[in-house]
Amino acid sequence: MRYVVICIISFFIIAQPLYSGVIKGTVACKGVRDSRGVVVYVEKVDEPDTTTKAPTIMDQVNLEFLPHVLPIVKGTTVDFKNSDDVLHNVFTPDKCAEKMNLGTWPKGEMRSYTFNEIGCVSVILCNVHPEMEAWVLVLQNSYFFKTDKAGTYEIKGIPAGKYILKVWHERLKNQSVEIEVPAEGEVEANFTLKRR
Ligand SMILES: [Cu+2]
Repeated sequence: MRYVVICIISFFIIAQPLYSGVIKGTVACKGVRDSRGVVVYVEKVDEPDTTTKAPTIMDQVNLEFLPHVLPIVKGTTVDFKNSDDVLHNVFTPDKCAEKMNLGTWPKGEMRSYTFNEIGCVSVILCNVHPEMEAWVLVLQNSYFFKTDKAGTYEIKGIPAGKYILKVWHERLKNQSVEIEVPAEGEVEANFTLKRR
């Protein structure tokens, strides 16, 4: 009994990073309607979470991909669902996603693809509807945040240390900055993104 208790206590001590901090701030987007759809992420952490990632859905509704921007951790399977009466044909021209082409399938069904290349930014298109477009970003770790129209972000629980923080937008010039996460508390980083 005592052994079990010690094991459980040890597990919690080991599982929790000793120190962790927060990166937060605001991204202002110039030349687009608002600041939604920006992905702010820590490029690399030494010990990324290797647990199996739950599949996530990219739906097709009223001839749009939902969500329009989907950041995921490497190894995540994306289930491409069709909620429309019409047929779509989902594909990407990007090599880092093996130029996957899922073909067409009826309403209510899904076809899946697992993204395995870190750093891959894959544009998702439809062969039938040229206006349809979405983005999948394949990241090394789960320390990322996707903004809504206000452009504020907050990434919590990052182990203390120095990192490269990256900021991505589909149409604007991306940025990166070196950042030091303190052992306690938070660090602020604000960005203004402009057209390429
Ligand atoms: Cu389509």
